[in-house]
Amino acid sequence: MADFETLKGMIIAGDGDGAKAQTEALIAEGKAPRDILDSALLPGMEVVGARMKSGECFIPEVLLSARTMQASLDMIKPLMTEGAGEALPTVVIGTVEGDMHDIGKNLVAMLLEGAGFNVVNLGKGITPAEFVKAVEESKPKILGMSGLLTTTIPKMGVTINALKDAGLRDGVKVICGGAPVSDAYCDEIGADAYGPNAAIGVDKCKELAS
Ligand code: B1M
Repeated sequence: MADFETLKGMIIAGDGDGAKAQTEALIAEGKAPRDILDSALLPGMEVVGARMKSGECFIPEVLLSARTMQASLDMIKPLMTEGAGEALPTVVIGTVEGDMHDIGKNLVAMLLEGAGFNVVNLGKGITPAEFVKAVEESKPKILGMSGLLTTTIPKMGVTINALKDAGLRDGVKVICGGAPVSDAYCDEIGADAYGPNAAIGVDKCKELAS
């Protein structure tokens, strides 16, 4: 018989094949997808996030767990949308114009999905106009921008100003992250929060969405 604790352990260990089989078995036993999410996938990723914050595990392990969680999430997602489940808060996320670095951004996106957000991942090299269009279309609670180059992160401020010009800034919270970004930089450009790493970024998004 499948159980939530075993699946949670598999998420933490990054055991992709085991987690898929366990998720399949839980679905076959009639467990509600939301319970699989709340009782196994999210608690598993919470443990991984906490270990990342305390330095007990590193990016490769986090990516493995995030991919394992993503595969299980992909299995339960269609079942969740079929049901009467509550709407998840949306986050639009992308790497800024001129910047091709997307490993950290994708990690944040995966952990956000694991934390129960509906994530619209725009990809990399996203212009301010593209961010504005995505905010108009998806009406997210949060816009997340990632940038790894000192030459490209000024686009974050440009995007925030473009949101203001489009009359959209008051309706969306903005979080920025990436190695050259800092709390002080986020204050300077008028962002609402700074994500120094993926785990803290997710915690900040939870605060911004509440
Ligand atoms: Co580039 N690169 N790179 N690079 N690259 C850096 C960033 C650099 C620091 C290397 C160096 O010189 N020491 C340097 C930037 C210097 C600077 O501007 N200060 C640099 C450079 C110069 C360049 C090129 C210009 C090199 C060249 O062509 N001459 C070029 C630029 C291309 C472009 O973007 N237009 C370039 C290209 C590349 C590759 C394509 C080869 C590759 C990117 C592959 C890819 O992403 N698909 C690459 C890589 C891999 C790196 C390093 C080695 C690693 C970056 C990474 O993925 N880290 C990097 C050196 C380094 O950082 N040690 C470097 C792992 C990742 C998990 O961390 O992205 O910081 P990070 O994300 C973290 C946090 O920042 C945070 O959470 C993540 C997880 O904890 N976070 C957020 C990130 N976004 C967030 C958003 C949030 C919240 C948190 O909310 C929205």
